[in-house]
Amino acid sequence: MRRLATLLLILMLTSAVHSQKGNPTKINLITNVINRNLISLDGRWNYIVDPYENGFYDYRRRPYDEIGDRTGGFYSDRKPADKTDRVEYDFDLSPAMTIPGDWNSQVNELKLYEGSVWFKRDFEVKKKPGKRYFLYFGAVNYEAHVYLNGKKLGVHIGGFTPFNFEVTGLLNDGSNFVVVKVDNTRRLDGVPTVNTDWWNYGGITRDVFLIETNDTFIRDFKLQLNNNDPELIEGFVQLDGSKGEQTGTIRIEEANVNYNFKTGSNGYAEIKIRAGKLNLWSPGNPFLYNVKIETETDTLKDKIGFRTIAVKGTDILLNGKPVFLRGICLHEENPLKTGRAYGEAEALMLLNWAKELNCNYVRLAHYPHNEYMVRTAEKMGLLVWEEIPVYWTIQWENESTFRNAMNQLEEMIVRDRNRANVIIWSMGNETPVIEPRIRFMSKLAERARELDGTRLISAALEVHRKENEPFTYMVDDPLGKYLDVLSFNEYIGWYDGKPDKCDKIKWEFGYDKPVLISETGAGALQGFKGDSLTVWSEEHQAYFYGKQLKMIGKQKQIKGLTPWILVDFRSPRRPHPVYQNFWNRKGLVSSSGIKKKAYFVLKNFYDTIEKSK
Ligand code: GCB
Repeated sequence: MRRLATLLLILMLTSAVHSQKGNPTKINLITNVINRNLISLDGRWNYIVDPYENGFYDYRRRPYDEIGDRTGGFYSDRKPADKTDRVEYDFDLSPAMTIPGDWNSQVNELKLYEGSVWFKRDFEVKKKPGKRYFLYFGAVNYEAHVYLNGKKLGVHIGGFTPFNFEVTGLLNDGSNFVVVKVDNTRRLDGVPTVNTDWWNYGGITRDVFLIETNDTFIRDFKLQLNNNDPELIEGFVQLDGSKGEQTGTIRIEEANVNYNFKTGSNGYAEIKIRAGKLNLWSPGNPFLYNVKIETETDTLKDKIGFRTIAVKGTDILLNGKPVFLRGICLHEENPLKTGRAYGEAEALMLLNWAKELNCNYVRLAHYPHNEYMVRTAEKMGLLVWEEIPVYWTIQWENESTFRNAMNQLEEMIVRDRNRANVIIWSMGNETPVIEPRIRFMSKLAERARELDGTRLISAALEVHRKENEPFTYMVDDPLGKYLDVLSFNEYIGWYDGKPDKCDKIKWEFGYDKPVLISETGAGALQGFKGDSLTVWSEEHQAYFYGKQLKMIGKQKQIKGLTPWILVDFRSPRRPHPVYQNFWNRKGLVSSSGIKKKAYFVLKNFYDTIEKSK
């Protein structure tokens, strides 16, 4: 018996090591989901609000799903067996809301709610023999416990990244039901932590799909240009299933590529394609190739752009040429419905405002936005900065907080590492300069490079004043050593003095690297008139932008900016009853979609920059 156990252990260890060796970047996520065989579970889901977690714990606070008690736990969706049977909940008689969608914007009483809500949806499947099935969630904020037909599939933590569970064995041919307990309670040890300047929208905020695959399928792949050689496409194909060893082909029709490969027993193949001269993706030419990967058991398509991105001295080079990033920050929020933005139409609405501003770049703050946002930006020719919510002050020394941040980083990168427009991975925003945080964030940066060495790494840092020189500002955060691009937030003229302070500022950057201003901004209530010194007036915001842009335009090491922010957004930190009303008013577009005066000041600056470069 002991020998058998040892043998099993050795087998388990060797197979783990084996697959690791093949693909160090493999994580349990199915990518390129929108191009797969899907059954959408979007639509109306019944819900039960459960502030005391009554459907999860018994009165001794034991989780029902751990003690195996199916009578109390809502996960089992129990119905009374007969009239003598007491059941104190009923999903089917409970109200329903639309998924994807946050609960705060759909149910008035839940506008400020933070806690647990249970969701249930019935669905039918015609199960096909030999197929595998995966339940996929684009994102659930913040903690999700997922059950299929009364069995627990697992837990996912982190509100902005996708996850999936294999359900092949649990899925019925015919009727099924899925139950999700969603909890958006803010936590001190969370990522982000309890304190953020945005609304904590709870719920199943992105698509839910049942993915149908063949027994062995293409789980993930990466095809990107080598940054030093614009004719070489590199990456990998990763199969999942019992038939690891296969032959396959990658076809890129418009590039005349027909590339054969072989996967090993672990399903992994390294790819190196001599593609010749390609039609390179850029903001002016957002060209995407039709890519088709075929193996003996699967075919997968995607549209992929090819471009190089690199840093040389203090320049950012896109396809070998210096680029100036004319950007703007965005939250994933639609002001017109006052809720989480979702899907292509809402992405188009937001990103069009950025295009009209003459942007070639957006910073998707402060967490990974939905995949439609990234893909829509890619089609529109907008470069992208993506970020994980390592925001302000999280628990730098807590190992589980670190694992949580790492998991969110991995899920973000693995989802989007084939997108040509994504050029920067950000490790976080405005974090304190202390040793444990440097350890924490430099480890994230190291992992980001391992998962995707083809993009630039950055983080939104802070500035500080040089001692005894009140107008000299420095960016010399030791984290800068681990970053390709130095980025920082500054609010000179808003949180720091009056706008004309900008006239006096000198900059010192501690690194010979390109510099980006990841944030600057001032609040204004659209329609409120005043002179240039009246805070909250559109005139003041426009004046502030004028002063800022003059200062920024003079500094040669600055290679781009993303002012804060494209659109007014909801925030519990902004209670002023006249000017804010729980909106952060730093938008260049108002909460009703009207462009403020400052919008045109920035547009003018970007028009001039574009002409001069
Ligand atoms: C910042 C934060 C951003 C806030 C912004 C503000 O520095 O990074 O999340 O919303 O300032 O408006 O104060």
